[in-house]
Amino acid sequence: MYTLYYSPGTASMAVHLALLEIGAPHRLELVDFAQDAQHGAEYLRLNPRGQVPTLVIDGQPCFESAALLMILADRHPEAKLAPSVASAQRAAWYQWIAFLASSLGPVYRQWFYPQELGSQEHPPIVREALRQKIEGAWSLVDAHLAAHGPYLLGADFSAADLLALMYMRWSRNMPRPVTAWPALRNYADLMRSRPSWKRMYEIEGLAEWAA
Ligand SMILES: N[C@@H](CCC(=O)N[C@@H](CS)C(=O)NCC(=O)O)C(=O)O
Repeated sequence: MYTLYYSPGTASMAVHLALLEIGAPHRLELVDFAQDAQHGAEYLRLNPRGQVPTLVIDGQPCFESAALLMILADRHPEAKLAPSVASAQRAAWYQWIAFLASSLGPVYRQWFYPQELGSQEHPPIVREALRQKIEGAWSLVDAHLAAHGPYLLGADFSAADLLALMYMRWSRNMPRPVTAWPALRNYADLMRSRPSWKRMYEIEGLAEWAA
């Protein structure tokens, strides 16, 4: 049994999707951002970053969405969220997870949390720089999918696609949402047709960008 500390539509989404894909028994604990619960003493004991997700695995709290996806994929090989260890596909799997987590994760964080860069709203020059970084990363993924899709690993769906799906959703109200790139548009549609996506939407009570 896992316990996922989550907030709807946030970085916990990819982990929630992985749990649903696996069919692993889990309990959801809402971290109420409206009450600033992520910074409460009780939650900080689980996750000193004061962020979601936190996944409690056999009593041990772990954080970072990309790491949690890799952990879950390894613990549930039957779900085929990761290629076999030491295969060429496994190397590509690490590459894409690391690329998404390092090239998009922190930049999205800066985009959505301007106060962490010192202002309530980004000055235009900062906003533009962040926009270019995010769009540059998506252009790279779009070109890769156009040549080698439909999934990041080609024919095989994996946990890397769940991470990409979460980040794709976050672009929906940005100057250039991912659906403006042709291969990304098809990829987003493919991913949004999965039963786990529809179930996660129901459970988290989401509506925007359903399909
Ligand atoms: N690198 C982390 C980022 C986690 C993160 O930034 N979570 C946000 C929601 S998307 C959060 O908890 N925000 C609340 C806060 O920082 O107060 C991950 O991927 O797990």
